[in-house]
Amino acid sequence: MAKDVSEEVINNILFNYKGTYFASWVTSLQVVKDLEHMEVRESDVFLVTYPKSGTVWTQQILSLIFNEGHRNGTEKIENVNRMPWIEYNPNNIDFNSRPSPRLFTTHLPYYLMPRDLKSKMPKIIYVCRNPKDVLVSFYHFYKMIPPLKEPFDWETFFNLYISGRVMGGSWFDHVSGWYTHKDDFNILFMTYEEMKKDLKPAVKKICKFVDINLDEEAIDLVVEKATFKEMKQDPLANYIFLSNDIADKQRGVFLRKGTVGDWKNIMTVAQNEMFDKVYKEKMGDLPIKFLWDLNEENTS
Ligand code: PPS
Repeated sequence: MAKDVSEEVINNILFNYKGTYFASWVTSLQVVKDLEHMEVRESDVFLVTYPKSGTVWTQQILSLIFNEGHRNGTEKIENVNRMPWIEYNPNNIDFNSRPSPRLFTTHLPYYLMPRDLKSKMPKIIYVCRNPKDVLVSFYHFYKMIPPLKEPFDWETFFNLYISGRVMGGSWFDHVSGWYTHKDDFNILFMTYEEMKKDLKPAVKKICKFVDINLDEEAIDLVVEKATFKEMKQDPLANYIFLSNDIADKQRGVFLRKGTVGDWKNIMTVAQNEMFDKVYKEKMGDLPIKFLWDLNEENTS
């Protein structure tokens, strides 16, 4: 039976700003508010995702595309430092002193992004993943949250996610918000599933969007170093370096399974039906197609 999670438990780990929840053990309300005035450059590249949608994967791809020293292994810089999160910046990286082109990562909804985005029009890569796999990945991630002493059971987490009372807010609002406002930004939409199906064309698409010409050999290197297997053992990419105050690594890993369709192993038939109903209500008219299983090719 799902537990009725009190607002107090949620408020213990998250704070709400304008309808979106943030991890209060890693950032503060002031940091999030100040982002409205962040100085933006035309040459910036922002990777935007809802949590658990392939962020660290795309961070690795972009870091490899932009940095030869990352591709050939001569530079040992962790991806979180190459592409810092703007709203989660516990090491206080000074964004203004960074040379262009700067790469950033964020889980922000479109309406909380820096105001100058609309005038400077930097490049935005928005990666989304089918929301059932996001849910499962998120459920496991929540076990790693340090201030959450007792992890949520599956049913409880299912209900929290469906109602958007999780870090990052509602998946439905995040994806539909970015999608319906896409014309206000310079944006490339990618899906986790297309990357999973065939990574090389996905890498080429990203290269084209960010205007970086890599030869075939370099592209192959990016693809090789961005596979799940390679990343899992790459300490610059696998987030093992995070301190236990941010994610308790005794209780889980960032690179868990890296598959499409894992939701089938945990969602009940009733939960799946309920999910489909909510999905239809909230995403109804949007022409976004998701792959729910790599073998089935069934999209909706
Ligand atoms: S976070 O915490 O929001 O930054 O998480 P995020 O990186 O967005 O998502 C984590 C999931 O992405 C999977 N992942 C990958 N899948 C395939 N290939 C590669 N290379 C890869 N790297 C990360 C990771 O395993 C998480 O998914 P699950 O389903 O939990 O395995």
